[in-house]
Amino acid sequence: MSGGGFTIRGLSLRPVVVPMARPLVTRVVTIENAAFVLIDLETEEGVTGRSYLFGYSKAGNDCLLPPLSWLSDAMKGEKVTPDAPPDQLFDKARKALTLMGHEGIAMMAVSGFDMACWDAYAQAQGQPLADALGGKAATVPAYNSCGLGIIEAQAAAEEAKKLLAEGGYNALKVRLGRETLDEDLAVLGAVRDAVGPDVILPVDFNQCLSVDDAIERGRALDREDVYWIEEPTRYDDWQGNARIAAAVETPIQNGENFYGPEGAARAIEAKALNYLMPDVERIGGVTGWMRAARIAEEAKIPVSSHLFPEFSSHLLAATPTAHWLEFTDWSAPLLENPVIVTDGHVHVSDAPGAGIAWNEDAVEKYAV
Ligand code: SMN
Ligand code: MG
Repeated sequence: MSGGGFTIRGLSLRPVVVPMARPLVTRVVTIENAAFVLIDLETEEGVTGRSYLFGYSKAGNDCLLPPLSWLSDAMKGEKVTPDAPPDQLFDKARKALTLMGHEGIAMMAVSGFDMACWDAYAQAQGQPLADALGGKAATVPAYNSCGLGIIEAQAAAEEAKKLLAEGGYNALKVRLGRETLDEDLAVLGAVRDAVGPDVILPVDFNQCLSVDDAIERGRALDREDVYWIEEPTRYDDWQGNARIAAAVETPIQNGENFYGPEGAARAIEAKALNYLMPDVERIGGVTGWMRAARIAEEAKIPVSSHLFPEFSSHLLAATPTAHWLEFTDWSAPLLENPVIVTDGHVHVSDAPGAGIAWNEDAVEKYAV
């Protein structure tokens, strides 16, 4: 096929587990090793689309592999062209897994497939992914989301200073949700004293509070110069989140666990958030993200990203209400050209595609 198109041969899938420089310690889960499934979408024309999914653990990877293999068989022979870009394959892929449901692991598999299709498509056009999506590969503001888990106040204060220096950052995310509000306030106060008044501090409860507790802690945080409050309670308690957003002045951030653009639409409709932060592996890959971005634009909601800094930087560069990129370094050891943050910004890769090239030595080393 000529003219910037390709025909799918199948997916090659490689599970890996990579040690993290700093573990992620949240109230609900501690992650010390990052498990990924690396996806290579092979085509008849030789262009290879690359993406990855975050399986959280080896067991999570094991859950993602079967639906990905299913899609590999189901999508063999499908064509992508400038007249039929990857969006239409997203809908076909979702249909192929429809009896497994449109959320959860099935949607994660569809997302990984869609991301690889878009990478191949942008490469075939000779354009960075951001440009292929109608945006411009430029710079995107980032906060450092490594570390700052549920740790002691003094350790958090020291870690915060190191994290700022790692990329000239002006923003850090602090995980909250200790037993008592006072413990959370002590850590936040220590971090604020260490970094000074100008640093932006979003906080993340990882869904651990009841709605009433979230309102109480949220009102206390209104006095603490917090930039947003992320996932105060169950992400899918739309009414509960709406009550919190109405009662608390600090903006409520939600979305890393929304499945498909429908999840984002439902939350926005219910006023369950002020800010949206889709995760590209749950929202439906590049296609799902761009559909969610259009819904957010309509509602004038700022959009930040969750994990996946390589794809997310391109996506934010093409998102009308782009806000903040969440930077994590967990995938960096696997990549030839990992995302780098300088002066608190990512310079979006101007190589064709999403800029993903595997460091094959590392992939071999971390294969499981
Ligand atoms: C988070 C939770 C679980 C895995 C990865 C990241 C966290 C975040 O909520 O927003 O960084
Ligand atoms: Mg979060």
